[in-house]
Amino acid sequence: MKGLVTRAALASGIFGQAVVALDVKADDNGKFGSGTRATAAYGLMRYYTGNNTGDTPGNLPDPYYWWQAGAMFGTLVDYWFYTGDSSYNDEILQAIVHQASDTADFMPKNQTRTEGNDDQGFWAMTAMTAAENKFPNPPTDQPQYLALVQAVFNQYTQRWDVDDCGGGLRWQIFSFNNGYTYKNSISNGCFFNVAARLARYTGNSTYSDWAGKIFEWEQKVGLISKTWDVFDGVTIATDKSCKNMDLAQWTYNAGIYLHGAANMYNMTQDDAWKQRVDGILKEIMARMVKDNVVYEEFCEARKGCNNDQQSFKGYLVRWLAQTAQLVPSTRQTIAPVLRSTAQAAGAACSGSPAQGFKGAAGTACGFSWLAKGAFDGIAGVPPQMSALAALIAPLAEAGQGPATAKTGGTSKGDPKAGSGKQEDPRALKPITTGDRVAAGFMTLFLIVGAVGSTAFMVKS
Ligand SMILES: *[C@@H]1O[C@H](CO)[C@@H](O)[C@H](O)[C@H]1NC(C)=O
Ligand SMILES: *[C@@H]1O[C@H](CO)[C@@H](O)[C@H](O)[C@H]1NC(C)=O
Ligand SMILES: *[C@@H]1O[C@H](CO)[C@@H](O)[C@H](O)[C@H]1NC(C)=O
Ligand SMILES: CC(=O)N[C@H]1CO[C@H](CO)[C@@H](O)[C@@H]1O
Repeated sequence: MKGLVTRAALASGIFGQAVVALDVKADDNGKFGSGTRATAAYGLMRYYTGNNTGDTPGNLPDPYYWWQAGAMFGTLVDYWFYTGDSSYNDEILQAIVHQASDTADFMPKNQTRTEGNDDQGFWAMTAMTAAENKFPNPPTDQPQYLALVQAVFNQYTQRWDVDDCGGGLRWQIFSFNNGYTYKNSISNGCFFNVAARLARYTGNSTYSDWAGKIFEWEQKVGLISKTWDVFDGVTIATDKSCKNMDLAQWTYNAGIYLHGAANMYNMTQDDAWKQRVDGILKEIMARMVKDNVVYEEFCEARKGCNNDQQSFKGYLVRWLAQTAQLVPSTRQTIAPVLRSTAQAAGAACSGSPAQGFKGAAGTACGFSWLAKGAFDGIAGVPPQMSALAALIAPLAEAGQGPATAKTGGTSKGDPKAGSGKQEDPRALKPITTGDRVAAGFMTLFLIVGAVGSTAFMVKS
């Protein structure tokens, strides 16, 4: 109920006066006129329909995928943590618990046709954020955040595949889904990220051992290069070799490894992890930041980022903010970037698209933050969510860092969660011709997309 009052007040405040854009005159600490962040969050939540009667909690309407809904609730957990605005807490909690589903592992049957290891991972990272931020716990008869993450971790360990490329997770969980022969950095990054954070949160060395093992596999197979580039993934060839690599470098791949390594260094103070943090951070600053503002190198300039790709840099910004908290020596590099990124992202929240956006008129957030204050016309959940991430990131500097079980974290764990025998996914359902056609089309689209971005890179 508190939420409704706040939103009603917010709405009347906005519609009562003709607000044309967000107040984004940030000072050096990234402070904004009051209401800026709340307005961006409100614009984001107006896309959410899962809370309507007859809809499914935790889902976003088409064309947004299930994983992105998971990421959106993680962003909102951070929004609450950094701003104290609890307007959406009931919806957040309800969404996480519902999508955890009956099996309490973020493997809802409704998602079987599309769920990959990375999709499951984004919901798991949201649950981890809830535990670390001391977000209100679900009632005791419902799944608890920490136990949910442990369930996903345990399932990942069962899916670790040493037969191809000497290890690693495949992108897809189910062999009937397209992408089963691809081992990608984001799926293994989700595994690495939750392993590192579980290690720090619980102190259990099983998790830190896995974190080390996953990172080293990424290096060995060449997905993390000697100069700390993080490439997208590798296809398992019919002769079982693993040399066919997609060299695209997305912001979220670099960010997920940076953040995991920062957790490991925070916990171990081991110089090997410090080198990994510093190496990846340097590469991010060189490739993914322009004029102190975060951007998506591989598709932003040519307006070629799809819905998924439009959300990547928002995660990078959140991971950068936490890296600065976990590894204080990185602050002088990260803080100025987060401040100018917040300013630039806020300045791009000045759109009034004719369709889709239901927030306050003139406050839709555009995708590119390099547009020098202009709205680039690209609106939707991903740009809105990324802008919100950017707007709150500077608050982390003065805020509390992520908790552990020893520093106030109260989420209840279950180290054995998810470790029961998994149903053989191949037995789950026969694939139909329609599915195959759709999957084939998706692959073609992905290949064209990858080739397109590589061509673009060579030319520029
Ligand atoms: C699965 O879909 C059904 C039908 O739309 C819905 O009632 C149910 O809540 C969904 N389950 C999850 C976990 O989303
Ligand atoms: C580890 O992270 C916490 C939370 O941000 C921070 O307070 C602490 O100083 C860090 N520890 C070290 C050794 O840097
Ligand atoms: C540590 O984690 C592993 C993997 O989940 C689990 O099997 C083990 O029981 C845990 N140990 C403790 C002391 O909780
Ligand atoms: C319209 C509607 O279904 N509102 C619900 C949104 O979620 C909260 C908490 O989860 C419920 O209390 C509301 O009834």
